[in-house]
Parts: sequence; C-alpha cells; structure tokens
Amino acid sequence: MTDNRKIIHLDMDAFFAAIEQRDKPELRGKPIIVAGPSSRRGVVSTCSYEARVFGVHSAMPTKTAERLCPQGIFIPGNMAHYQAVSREIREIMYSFTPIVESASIDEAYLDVTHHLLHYRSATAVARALQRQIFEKLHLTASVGVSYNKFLAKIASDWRKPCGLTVIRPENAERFLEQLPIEKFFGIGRVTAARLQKIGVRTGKDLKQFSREALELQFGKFGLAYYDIVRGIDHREVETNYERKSYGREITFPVDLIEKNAKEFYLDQLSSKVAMLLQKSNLCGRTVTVKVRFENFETVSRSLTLPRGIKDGLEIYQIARLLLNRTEAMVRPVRLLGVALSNFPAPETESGAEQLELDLFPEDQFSTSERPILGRE
Ligand code: TTP
Ligand code: MG
Repeated sequence: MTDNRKIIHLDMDAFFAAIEQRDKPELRGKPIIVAGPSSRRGVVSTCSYEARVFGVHSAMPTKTAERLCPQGIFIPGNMAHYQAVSREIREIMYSFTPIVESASIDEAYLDVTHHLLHYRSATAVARALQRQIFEKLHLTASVGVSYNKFLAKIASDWRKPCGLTVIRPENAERFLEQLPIEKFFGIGRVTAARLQKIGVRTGKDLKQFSREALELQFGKFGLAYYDIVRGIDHREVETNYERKSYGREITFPVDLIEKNAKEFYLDQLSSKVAMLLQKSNLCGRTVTVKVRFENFETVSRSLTLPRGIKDGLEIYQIARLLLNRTEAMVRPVRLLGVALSNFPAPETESGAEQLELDLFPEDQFSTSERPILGRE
C-alpha cells in the first residue's frame, strides 16, 4: 500500500489549564495547576506552561507539585466544561473534513488527502485549522502534518505550544533516525529503558535490528517498532461518521466482484441515506464513500459540494463518482458505505489572516535549525 496520504494530528496546548486561563483573565501568565486535592493523594491533570518551568507535569502527585511550585495556583478542574470545549473543537475540525478521529479529549487525527478544500496544501489546512480554533475559542493548538498517523503525532509534539511541524516523506527516515528512543510513540518508559540498556538511544540504533530480532525481544510490538522506525504506519484515520453524519454501510457475506452489483448496492445505500436525511429534514454538503477490499484495506473518498443535497439520486451520482476514484471497480469489495455530513453552513477562513503576525510569527515555522523538517 503506497502512502501518499495527508494526515494532520492536532493536540491542544496545556488544554485544561489553557481553558482556565482563557475563562479567568486573572490567571493568565501564571503557573496554573489543575489537580485533585493533595489531601486525597490527588495527581496533577495538567499545568500551564508557566508551571512547567518548575518541573511540574501531568500525573505528578499534587503534593510534589506543591513542593516544586509553591506559588502555583491549584484548581480542581471542571471536566464537563472541558468536554464541552472539546466538542466545540471537534465542530471546527468537522468543518474541514468529515474524516476526523478523536484520539482523546484534546487531540485528533484528520485525513485531508481528499479534503484540501480551497487550500494549497495539507499544511495550509493545518494552519487554517489552528487559526480558526484560536479565533473562535481563544485556545492554541499544536499541529503536525505528515503521511501517516504516527509521524503526524510526533510532528505535533515537536514544537509546543502553537507549533506547526511538517514531516515530508523524503525527510521521514532521517528525522526518525535522530529521534531519541523514548520519543517514539508506542515505546513506553519500560521498553525505552530496556532498549537503552542494550545501547539503543536513537531511531538509527533501533534500525540496526532485524525484524526477527525485534520480534524475539518484544513480540508483536517488536514488529511495530521495526515498521515505525522506517516511517511505516498504515493505520487509517478511523472516522466515527455515524455520530456526525448520516451514513449506512453493508458488509457482504461474499465479496462483490461484479460492477453492476457494486453499483446496485451503492444505489441502495444512497437511497437509505436519503431517507434518513429527509426524515431529519437535513441537507448534507459532504458525501463520503467508504470501501473495504478483500484484504481489509479500507479507503474513503469524500467530496464537498457548494450546496447541501438530500435526494437519493443526487447522492448516488456523487457516490459513484467517488467510488470510481478508488479501485473498487477492479477489486473484490467486502464492504461499502455512504455517508452525508457537513450540515450546518460551512466555516470560512475569513478574518484569520489578521492573527498571523502576532500569534504565529514566521519564525515559528522556520526550520533552519532543523533542516530535515519541511515547510510549505
Ligand atoms: P495532554 O495533551 O497530554 O496535555 P496538555 O494538553 O495539558 O499539554 P500539552 O501542551 O503538552 O499537550 O492532555 C490533554 C488533557 O488531558 C490535559 O490538559 C489534562 C488531561 N490529562 C490528565 O488529566 N491526566 C494526564 O495524565 C494527562 C497526560 C492529561
Ligand atoms: Mg495537549
């Protein structure tokens, strides 16, 4: 499977603490620590960047945080509120693409391979997303752009807060070679220590091991390490499109081979989705088609229209166009899905420009000291 996808990973900066500082101006610029009470052996959920300079971090006992940062402002936190903000962020992401996978309360993957909208590149989409979140919610996010989830996640973590990092295919291996072993997502602290013990400090060291040797040492995780150090990660961005869209899919008991049969089921699915939309009196602007092949490889294609639709035939016509952009007509098909999303008026990028100078200074994106990272 070739990997020419465009994946964005977004992670909010100091999420709970940033919300507190946004909502209470008197907390801005101060070391804020969101934590359970130390009297009940509480731990730190997160803290503002002002508190991080004292060595405070997530999961640290509140007692330790009090010792390291006695001037810290300790806040119990309000989970329901943070969840509501998380939903608002998701809404913004959905206005860019329906292919959004929420990985936690403050992070998500987006597959924008076929959703560049009017933007020049995935990097431009990522930047617009970052700006819209700031404009609408007054919170900052760090984003990473690459061709798979693993690299996009590493990229978003590379520069925080407010970072935008791109790892291009041609730079990935070199980037991974210099990466300290503990930075590899999926390599936990215990494994990192085990690797360091046998002299593995960076990706380059890890690369010296054969598949077999890694499997012997670490079982199936070893196989995953073998791939990720080479920049290989085929995991899909798993959309949960039922939640944000109206969709139907069918898994066939026997793989579909015939073109007519594929068209027939696509038509059936389109009509079913149309019925769902009509019942809810909704028109969707984005049509998404999902195909799973006989080897479980799953792809989706989407198209965003200038206006919403809800008519079965119209949906079918777009869905067929999208299906033709996959290999579905020439390969056995195990599953087909059709979904409509993007119901409210689309978001625009208007007004985002004025923030560029103060919030995202150009040197934020400068890669001069790290020439292996790309930039658009
Ligand atoms: P993170 O994204 O790990 O942390 P963060 O957003 O606060 O800071 P960063 O800028 O480094 O991304 O986690 C998101 C939120 O999840 C965080 O604000 C609080 C919560 N959280 C916990 O409650 N306990 C934990 O141990 C961690 C890691 C996070
Ligand atoms: Mg975060």
